[in-house]
Amino acid sequence: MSASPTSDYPVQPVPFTAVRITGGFWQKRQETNRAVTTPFALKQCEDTNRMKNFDLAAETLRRRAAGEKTFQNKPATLYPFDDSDVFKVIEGASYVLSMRPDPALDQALDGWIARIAAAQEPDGYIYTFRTMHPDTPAHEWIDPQRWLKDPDLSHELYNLGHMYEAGVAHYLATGKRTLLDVCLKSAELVWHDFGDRKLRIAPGHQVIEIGLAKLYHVTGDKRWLELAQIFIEARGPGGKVYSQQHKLAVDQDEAVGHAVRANYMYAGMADIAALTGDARYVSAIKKIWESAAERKMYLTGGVGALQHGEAYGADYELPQDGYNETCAAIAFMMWNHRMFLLTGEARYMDVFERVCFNGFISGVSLSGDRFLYPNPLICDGVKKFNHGFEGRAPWFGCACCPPNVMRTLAAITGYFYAVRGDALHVNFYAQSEGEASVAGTKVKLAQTTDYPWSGQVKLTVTPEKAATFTLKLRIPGWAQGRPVASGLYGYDDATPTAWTVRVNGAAVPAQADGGYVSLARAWQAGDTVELDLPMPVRAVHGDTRIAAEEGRVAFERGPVVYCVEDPEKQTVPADLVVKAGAKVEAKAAPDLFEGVTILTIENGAGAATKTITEIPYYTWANRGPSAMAVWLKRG
Ligand code: FUB
Ligand code: ZN
Repeated sequence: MSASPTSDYPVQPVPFTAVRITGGFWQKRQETNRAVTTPFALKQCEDTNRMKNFDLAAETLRRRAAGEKTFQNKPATLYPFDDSDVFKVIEGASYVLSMRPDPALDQALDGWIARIAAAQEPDGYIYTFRTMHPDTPAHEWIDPQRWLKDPDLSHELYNLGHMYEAGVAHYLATGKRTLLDVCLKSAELVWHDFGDRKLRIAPGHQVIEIGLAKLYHVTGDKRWLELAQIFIEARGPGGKVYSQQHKLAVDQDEAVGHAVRANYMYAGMADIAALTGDARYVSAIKKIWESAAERKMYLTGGVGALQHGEAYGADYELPQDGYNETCAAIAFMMWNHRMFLLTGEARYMDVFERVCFNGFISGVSLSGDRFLYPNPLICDGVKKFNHGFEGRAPWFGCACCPPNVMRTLAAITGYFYAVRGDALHVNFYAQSEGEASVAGTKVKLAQTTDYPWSGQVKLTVTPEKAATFTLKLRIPGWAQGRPVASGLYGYDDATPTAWTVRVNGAAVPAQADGGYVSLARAWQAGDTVELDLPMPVRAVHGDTRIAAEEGRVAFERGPVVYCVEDPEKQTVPADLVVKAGAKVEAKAAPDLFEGVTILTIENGAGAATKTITEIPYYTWANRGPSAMAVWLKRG
């Protein structure tokens, strides 16, 4: 079962299953994700009763069917959206399975899926909090009638979105239809209830649009695409800004409200634009992206500055203790990647990379079993900023972030390459081996690199037979002297680096057009491309309209943003002063945090020298709760 939509993204990603990480930065992160985070998340869903909710719902169905007309169970967890954590874990575990057989994991998923299927009502409805407790709402967010409080907080459609993503992932990984059939039965009900447009519900938490687009992709059934459109078109005018219900989706032009909801919606709009060819969505999300990436994004790529409402703030409202939910970073990556797939423009992958190496990967500890929900740029190590924890936490009452990191890391290779016609985009540099199909020719791609600690990348290109196509290498904005395309952040010294490209040892003109160097040639097996992106340490300033960054400096090297951390909490890193002319150097620290590059900032000279050490932002809080700051004072 598969379908080729009549319209689709003009740029097609090379699937994550076609690319394998063979070493370096992402191997450590992905292997920890597979070996630690995945079993840990499965266990947490059991231990915290998220799976039990499905059993309780199934029990109610069973006993009522057997004649116990008043039997009902109370939910075993706090939130009606807890079902979604289970679905995200299944999605992530399915990606893990796609890359490597694991009979025990496969069997564990079969067991879970059987329990989920048992909790589905005969007409396809699935939502444990209602099914287990059908006579009266088990939670204040739930209306006595299905769906009616979804525009507020019931999360009925949100849960389904994550289930659809999981069902598709599981089907593609295993060929089994077990969860997919649960999804399709559910989608039939959603079609029955919403397909005639009589019930106009703007989902209170978006993501079903993305799930439906995936269902459409895998089945070819146009109803699922139509439903995605119906849900997007049901928004506005006149509803809540919090859930982006204030205007018609096509009339929205600013990133506002709850950041996870927002970014999932913008990603869903990109899907609809691609799958229907409706250009109104493209024009809306381009404007919204400019507001998010050019006026509301942290240096770490984090978005959603405000704790109140977990929301986007006003333009340039970027307090250092910004909220920056890990899920918002992930949804921002998803959205940026889709913007790239719509346009082929490198600036979206530049932002993707910034989020990925900083405000996303900070969300999980190096050990793989401790998490950050907010990702602020400052911390005193005392305040319980992390949903009740002053450091990283093993799980959360509202546990959306950990399984979201897990599913993203498991499929990270899907962001490396993309193809449009006879052009192969190389977007992401990582030690890996992969295969793409370009203009009908299969091409093997092998990258050797220590990125992001080094900007040297050797790419070996092996087409199955000699073939003419264009290899497009992304030259990141940071290598061209600008951290972001707008003036939101700038380098004190904005001199572009002297990056070079060599093909089979011969230099080619270093010219990036739209962020890519295009190498059009007849490629032969074993051709090599060497990219050298020098990585000077860059002092960064913020736009003068960012009050929190006034008189401050931050440092980055390549795509990695740095911070000062004091695990002893004896100092206030944000009070540290970097004097004008301070010597800043990068040093390899192979024994620290599984091998990173640190920065040393030398203030003064001789015996009076005071050295400040910086670590990559994503590694902070791995030594227990700590004081931390990204932005230091300028002296
Ligand atoms: O509402 C479900 C999830 O809980 C959201 O995506 C997170 O931001 C948290 O509020
Ligand atoms: Zn989250």
